[in-house]
Amino acid sequence: MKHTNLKKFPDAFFWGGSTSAYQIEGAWNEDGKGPSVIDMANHVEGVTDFKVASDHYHRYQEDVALLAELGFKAYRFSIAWTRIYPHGSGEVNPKGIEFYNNLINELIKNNIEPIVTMYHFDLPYALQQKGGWSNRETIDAFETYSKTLFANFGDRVNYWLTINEQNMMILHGDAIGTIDPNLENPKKELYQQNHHMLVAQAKAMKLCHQMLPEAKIGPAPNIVSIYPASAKPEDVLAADNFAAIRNWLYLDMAVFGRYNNVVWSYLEENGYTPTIVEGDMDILANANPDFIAFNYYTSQSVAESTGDPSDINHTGDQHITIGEQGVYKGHKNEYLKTNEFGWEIDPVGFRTTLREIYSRYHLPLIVTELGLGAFDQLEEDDIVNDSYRIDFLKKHLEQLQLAISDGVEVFGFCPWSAIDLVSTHQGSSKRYGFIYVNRDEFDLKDLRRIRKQSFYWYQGVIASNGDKL
Ligand code: BGP
Repeated sequence: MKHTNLKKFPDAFFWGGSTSAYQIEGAWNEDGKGPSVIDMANHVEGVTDFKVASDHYHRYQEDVALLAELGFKAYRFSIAWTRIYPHGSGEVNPKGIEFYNNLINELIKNNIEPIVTMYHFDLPYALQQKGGWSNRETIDAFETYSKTLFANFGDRVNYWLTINEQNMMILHGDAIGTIDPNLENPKKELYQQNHHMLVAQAKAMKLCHQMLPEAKIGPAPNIVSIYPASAKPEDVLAADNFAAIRNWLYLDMAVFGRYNNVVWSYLEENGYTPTIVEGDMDILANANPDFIAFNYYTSQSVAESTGDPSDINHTGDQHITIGEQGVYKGHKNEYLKTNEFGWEIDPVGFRTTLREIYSRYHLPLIVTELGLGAFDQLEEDDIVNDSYRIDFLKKHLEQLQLAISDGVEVFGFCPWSAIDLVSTHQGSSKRYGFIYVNRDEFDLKDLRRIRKQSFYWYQGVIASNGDKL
């Protein structure tokens, strides 16, 4: 559908960028921080760990000054649960509160709206040792942690995101470290964990509304359009299956508080249904998120799975499994080009994703991740010419404006990542930021910050409120 009159980006649009604590902060064991599952995981060979990352913990003032220079209206970052509660529950660590107080104050001083992710993959290791999300007590720990966040930061933080990419933690639990892959029935366990996370999220949303009536809170899954490999009805059905399992399970639950019927029948069929205790469904039905935040990198295409074991594929570098016998199998979309890491690039899919989410839920949307990972090169005179990133973001912003013109209500765009940081599986050489951090995989060099070409381009986009893409 063409638009002869494009709608403008709304006034007060949250132009910004995103990061997460374990990927940017470093200082992994300083000032009383406890270990998280990320700190304790076996690191992928050949790439760095997260101990120093971008050293943001010690350089946050310099970093915020750069974000202000970029013109950021909002900054999405996550709080490390283990800085606040080193052991997941129990005593609060005052130094942890102090760090985020300082960061939030610095942002506000620079007129940047803080958007806080409460939990971004880094569950406290102490909770993991007690069963992690398989243990219902983790729901209580999350509720207490949420209360502490709202009580300490709620006077200044108006936008809260509950759990980053819960759907990825469940779909790829072995890769992200949510679950022990050697368990006899890992999927059943994962769907139990999923249920507990959903209840924890719903409790946090309710608590937020009670404690901070002016604040807004929402979920932050990774949602993308799922295409059928062809017009063959069985392929279309497979795409429908996968969309329900990958996307709608999470949003139907967050927004309506009910299990998606296709997913529930899939859980029943496979013996994966979770134990639901009395009161859970009530809690889930009364969460009432104020908006939906979502992350988008690429669309996904799938085909019918006739049940052949070869329908399950393992992607090497990201350690992710795609496909499920009899449900769907992965398909390479021949219409899309890929980036250096093999991820399909699909700006139009971004528009369809925005439209799909909005037409299902009619809640305001904010994009909390979208970006291009690349091996950026630092050239002489501190030049990083990431024209490919500018091109990537520009094409996605054009589609975002088209979606807005389609009537989708979007209030912010926070691409991944504000500053270079360590990738979840692929080290520090896979860069996403507008700001280059001078380090190599294993040589920390001077960690100095360098403005990339995309920095100057994005600065112009923000200054013109999206008129100049
Ligand atoms: C998302 C995560 C981020 C980030 C991003 C890029 O799934 O929320 O934490 O890692 O993906 O992925 P990667 O680092 O694997 O390139």
